[in-house]
Amino acid sequence: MKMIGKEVNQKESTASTSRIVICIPTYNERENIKNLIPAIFDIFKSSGFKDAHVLVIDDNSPDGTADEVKRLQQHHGNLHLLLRERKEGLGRAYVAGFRRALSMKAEIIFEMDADFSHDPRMIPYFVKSLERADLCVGSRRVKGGKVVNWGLHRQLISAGANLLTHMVLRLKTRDVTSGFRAVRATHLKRIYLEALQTNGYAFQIELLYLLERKLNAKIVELPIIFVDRQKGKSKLGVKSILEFILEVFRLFFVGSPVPIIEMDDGDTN
Ligand SMILES: Nc1nc2c(ncn2[C@@H]2O[C@H](COP(=O)(O)OP(=O)(O)OP(=O)(O)O)[C@@H](O)[C@H]2O)c(=O)[nH]1
Ligand SMILES: [Mg+2]
Repeated sequence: MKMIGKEVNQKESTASTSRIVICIPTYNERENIKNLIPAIFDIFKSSGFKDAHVLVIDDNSPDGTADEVKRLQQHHGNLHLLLRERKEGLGRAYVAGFRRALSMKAEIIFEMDADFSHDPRMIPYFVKSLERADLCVGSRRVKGGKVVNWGLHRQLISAGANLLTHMVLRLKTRDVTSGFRAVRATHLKRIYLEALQTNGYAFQIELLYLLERKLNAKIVELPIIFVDRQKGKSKLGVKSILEFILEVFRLFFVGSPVPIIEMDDGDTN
């Protein structure tokens, strides 16, 4: 695995003509989404992306996040909303979002949080990285990456989660819980997504495990500066941490039950 970062801006991106879909799951993110969506579309414009879309997957947030998205849709033709009936967790939202993105014939699919922890200005660097990788992980654990505004408590949990994963599963990716990722659709297509039953951090680790271990995806880690949310509330609590620990051991002892779909060469695009 190679760590990259600085040189991504140098040559004209061939990936900028790819169909890109940024999946953003939301639950009570009205205040954040209001500013994040225009910021992402500004980046698309300044980067010269011709076919870039944002898909918000909202679990019927009581704060009216979906109404805000509908309002924004009047200004941004490539903004899509997948409105779900009730809160079912991050994993279910992503599975539904990935499925929708694949049906939109996306070539590059992003995972991104709505709370500005993930800097939209990094999007073009992810896209560029995918010219020589299958998965690009926004990483706080490679040179140049870091976290801003996290208390000791959060830092310890994150360090512990990564240490446990590396000791037990021996994954090569440094930042295993990162939720800022871009993956080639050709790889996501090969995962039987509906069989993914995990949520929260456990979902992120299971997906990473499938991509790194089962699909042998070529992975790059791009340093990111992760900023703790300023607005809205965190939804990932103690339950999520316990599920993560159980998932690491489940993957070690029995692996993931999610089937990998074999494809003929002609089917992969
Ligand atoms: N659709 C949907 N989105 C969710 C759900 N749970 C979390 N999210 C979204 O997933 C993203 C990540 O959740 P956060 O609460 O920010 O989790 P986190 O980043 O680990 O925690 P903080 O650092 O405290 O913000 C945010 O955009 C949330 O709104 C859910 O059940 N359904
Ligand atoms: Mg967050």
